[in-house]
Amino acid sequence: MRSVLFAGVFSMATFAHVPYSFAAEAGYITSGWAKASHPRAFKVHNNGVAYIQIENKTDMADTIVEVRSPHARVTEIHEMGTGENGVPFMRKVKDMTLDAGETMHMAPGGVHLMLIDMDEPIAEGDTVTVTVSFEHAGDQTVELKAYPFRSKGPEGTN
Ligand SMILES: [Cu+2]
Repeated sequence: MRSVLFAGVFSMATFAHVPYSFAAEAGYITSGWAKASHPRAFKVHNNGVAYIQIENKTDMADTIVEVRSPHARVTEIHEMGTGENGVPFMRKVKDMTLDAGETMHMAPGGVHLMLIDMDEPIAEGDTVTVTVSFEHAGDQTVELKAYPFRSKGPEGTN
């Protein structure tokens, strides 16, 4: 995974003062982190999970048209919850439009980025690159640090 990352689009040196590896270059994405894979679970489903906060800082609505990561075949925005029957569910988020000033908040147990069909599990300390394409704002790429599997992530982002 690391070899892919160092060929990425961002120089991390610019962001060395940031307490965790987060490329603040991307205008709407204000924070984020990835979760290290559980080694046994990864053998069953080679998926990963990451969380970002997306804030539409403009005065007009913008829509997420695509999310992608070089580490996964497909990346989707999912939501988890509990249905009326008490059965937990996970599904793709349908409403991908952020109104002016609106924030899409991601956290464990709720909305998340699902990295589907990864070549390698995410290890603690890895950097996970994610690009969100907006209809108006275009591509915004961030590099997310991976926290331990049981972590709730860096303070203030969950
Ligand atoms: Cu999911």
